Amino acid sequence: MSGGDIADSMLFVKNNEIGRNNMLSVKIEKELNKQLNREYFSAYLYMSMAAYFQSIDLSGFERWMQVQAKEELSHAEKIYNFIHERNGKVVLEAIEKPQTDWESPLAAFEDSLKHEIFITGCINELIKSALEEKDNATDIFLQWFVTEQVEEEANATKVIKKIKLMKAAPGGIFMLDKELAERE
Ligand code: OFO
Repeated sequence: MSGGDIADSMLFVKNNEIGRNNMLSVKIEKELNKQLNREYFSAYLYMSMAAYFQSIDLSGFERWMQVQAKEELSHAEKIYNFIHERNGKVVLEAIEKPQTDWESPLAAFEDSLKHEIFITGCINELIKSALEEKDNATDIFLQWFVTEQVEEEANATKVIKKIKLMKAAPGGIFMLDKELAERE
């Protein structure tokens, strides 16, 4: 073996080891891909809610949901990048068709809160799996999502409370529509 060959094979071993050390387990890779799909679904659901608000001419509510959908895409992107950084493979699955109509703005926001509570549960399950697999990097990565979920649930709850409060006031829904239009 020439000097160059030895150097090449050492490099190969090194790269291989780096890959192995940093590699996601099959179980965590699969669960992260599932969560990736859920984040894309979240974006789809919120765009569907945006379209519902558009259909009833509440453009501020529509804007709020569009911003939310973009946030969900950024959550998906974080997971997408993390899977790759950990030498896993991103596998995109079909995205479920979301509901397209709601009986009121309140019903839509109540569904959004329900959905976020579901997502919080999924993140917690994922953390449980990461700990079982002794995968500290995934556990630490997911802590960002734990904090984010507190905010997600709080945001939906805040709007639900406002809708309920403003229901009694004449034109209350339009005042709220103006406020929600300001979300960035
Ligand atoms: Fe990604 O937080 Fe909502 O779903």
